Amino acid sequence: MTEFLNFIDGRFVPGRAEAFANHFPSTGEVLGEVRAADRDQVDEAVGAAQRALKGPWGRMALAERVALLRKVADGINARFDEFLAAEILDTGKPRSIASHIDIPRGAANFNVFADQVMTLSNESFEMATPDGTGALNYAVRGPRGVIAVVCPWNLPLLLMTWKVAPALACGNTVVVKPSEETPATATLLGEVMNAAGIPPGVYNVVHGHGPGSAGEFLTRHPGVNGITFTGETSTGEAIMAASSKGVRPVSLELGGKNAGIIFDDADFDKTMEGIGRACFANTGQVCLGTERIYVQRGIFDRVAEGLAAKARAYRFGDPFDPATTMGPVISTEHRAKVLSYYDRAAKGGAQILAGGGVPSIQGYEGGYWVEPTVWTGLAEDSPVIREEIFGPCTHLQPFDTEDEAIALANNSPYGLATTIWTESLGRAHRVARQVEVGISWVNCWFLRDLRTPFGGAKASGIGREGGVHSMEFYTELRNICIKL
Ligand code: NAD
Ligand code: 6OD
Repeated sequence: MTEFLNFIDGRFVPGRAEAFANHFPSTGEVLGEVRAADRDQVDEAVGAAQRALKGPWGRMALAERVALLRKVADGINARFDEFLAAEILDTGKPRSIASHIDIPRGAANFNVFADQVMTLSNESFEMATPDGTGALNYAVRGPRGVIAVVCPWNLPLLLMTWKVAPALACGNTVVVKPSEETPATATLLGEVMNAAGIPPGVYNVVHGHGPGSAGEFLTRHPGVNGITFTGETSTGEAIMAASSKGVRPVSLELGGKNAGIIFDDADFDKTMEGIGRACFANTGQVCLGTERIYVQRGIFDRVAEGLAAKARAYRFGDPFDPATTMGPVISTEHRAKVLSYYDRAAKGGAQILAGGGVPSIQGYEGGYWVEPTVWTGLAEDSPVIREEIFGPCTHLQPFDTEDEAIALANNSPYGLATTIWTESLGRAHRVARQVEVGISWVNCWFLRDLRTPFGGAKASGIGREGGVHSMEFYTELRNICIKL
């Protein structure tokens, strides 16, 4: 049985709050125990992070800090198979996904933000003064201080390091609260941090749940100078309220109900390949995933058949087997939520083109499996089309005109991402400019350049991270005015 300990001030420590079980989603077996931190231990972690800011980390030259971050990236790569196994056992996701996306991105995040911080420049303004001598204004950046990093379970290492790497690159220290469902890779990263020579207290991990537990203790802690959060919109609201005490900056990457728009001039095969991944990759547990698709009427039946065939082609089973292409969802609670929408869709009169139930997989009966599912025929105000399900499912709806497609895509409280499928560059640009989201992909999905702005509009978040935008969030900008 694996024990997941907290990592505070460079040491692994058992939690003093009630421990809880860690399940393997593919079978439901209990494989580990999470030793959750109590309020005092969260306080110790924040204290360690505050001291580290005043210690060698705070005094370290940028080039040395960057060299350490590159060692962290190397450390992840050197222990690639351990990270891979840890992520797979926590999530049940297939090896083919974790080895191509989660773990490589964990390492890449450190290298990319090491590069980014080295090329950061600041503005300066010369000004006239009445006495004619003039003055020079220039901006300098410093770390904000202790950053609370609160993470979800769907891409645990990728999303955690997406925030930890730029925070550390900018000279901050962090206290991470991983999801209660996925404690493993954040804990393992503590070993890599020590081996790389990151000073104690710079990277801390506290385990636990949200309300009344480590998540709330951390985000309400007055010693935290900024909060970065990825997760559900309703949790983001609670965290935003917590951040208002002390007027602390907050970055929120929240939920989505992303639309795909397929025009009749799209390259059919490429579209089916891309939209299939957008709907079903990671068992649909990707905030950027496509849960509603609008298809130009002339190609509707062909797309519906093509997508249903994609859904039926997934193979379930042992996540370590390279032939497995779809894992379970994360937990029994999440499966119940996803299946409640399957039920609502069926009762609401949806035509079920593929899936709609629970697969039966020999040897994996206790796992949290659901079938990839494609519906059509629901009204646009159905909860299945309005609410984020976060499962491997999508609804298809025909449209006639470009304006109609844009209006349908925008008819959502969320505004995270969209995918647009067309061979017309002009149309792609026109539509992308009008869809109210933070990220539009044209003829692709989840193609990531980490220098680009990443984040959501409307209820999908506040702020942008990525490239210089991360640098903005993780630094405090100060202006210095020198009278010459
Ligand atoms: P969640 O909001 O339930 O939990 C996320 C984290 O917040 C967990 O660590 C949890 O313990 C903690 N938490 C919960 N309540 C808290 C509170 N009151 N105070 C402090 N911490 C609290 O999200 P989840 O179920 O883990 O993840 C799935 C959600 O994340 C989906 O909505 C998905 O769209 C979203 N997501 C968004 C992005 C993005 O970039 N926009 C990326 C990935 C996931
Ligand atoms: O690629 C990223 O940097 C990122 N933040 C992805 C988010 C995926 C959501 O599930």
